Amino acid sequence: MKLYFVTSNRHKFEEVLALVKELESGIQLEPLGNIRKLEIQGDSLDEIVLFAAENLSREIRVDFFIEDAGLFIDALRGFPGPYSNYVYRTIGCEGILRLMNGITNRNAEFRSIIALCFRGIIKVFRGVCKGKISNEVRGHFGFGFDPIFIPEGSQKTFGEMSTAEKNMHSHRAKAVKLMIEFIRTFIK
Ligand code: ITT
Repeated sequence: MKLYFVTSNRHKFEEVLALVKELESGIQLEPLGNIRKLEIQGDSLDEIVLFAAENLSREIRVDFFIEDAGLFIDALRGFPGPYSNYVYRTIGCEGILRLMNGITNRNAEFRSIIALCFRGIIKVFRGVCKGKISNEVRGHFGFGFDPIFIPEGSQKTFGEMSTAEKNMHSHRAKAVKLMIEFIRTFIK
């Protein structure tokens, strides 16, 4: 079956493609980047992703999913969270490190929410990756806040990991695996 990933972010697409190729040959993943995703500004990723999926499902008649992710930092009470895209584009990794200057509690988590529109119904999948904010920017792989996030059980930042390595820990990989499990029961 063909499954469309509606995203403007090629890194996200590549991460998911690697997983789908590894786990389910019955799914052919296609990018859908040139479609306008109606987004609300909200305080919860669930709210944002469901609103966009419901709108899109009225416009396109294919099986698709969208994914929204964010970095939630404990000491900053969950900031930047749903504002991660804007915060990355404005203050970036260096800005986050400046905000964390002198703060010893470096705990943070990435969250991923997928809204899958499959055979006309919308289903949500979630993934969380707990970890810490590093003391400096490290690594050139990945995107966004990858160079300042160290997942639990690793010494490296996501920015120092290959896609395959990041997929062993990441929020997105966890949500995608749940989605693949769900779809699998229909296509077998
Ligand atoms: P879409 O078109 O799919 O919405 P996006 O880049 O806006 O692409 P998100 O809304 O899911 O993606 O993520 C918001 C921001 O959070 C993103 O621009 C990154 O800065 C950051 N982010 C999300 N997932 C990340 C990850 O796995 N690693 C590093 N940063 C991430």
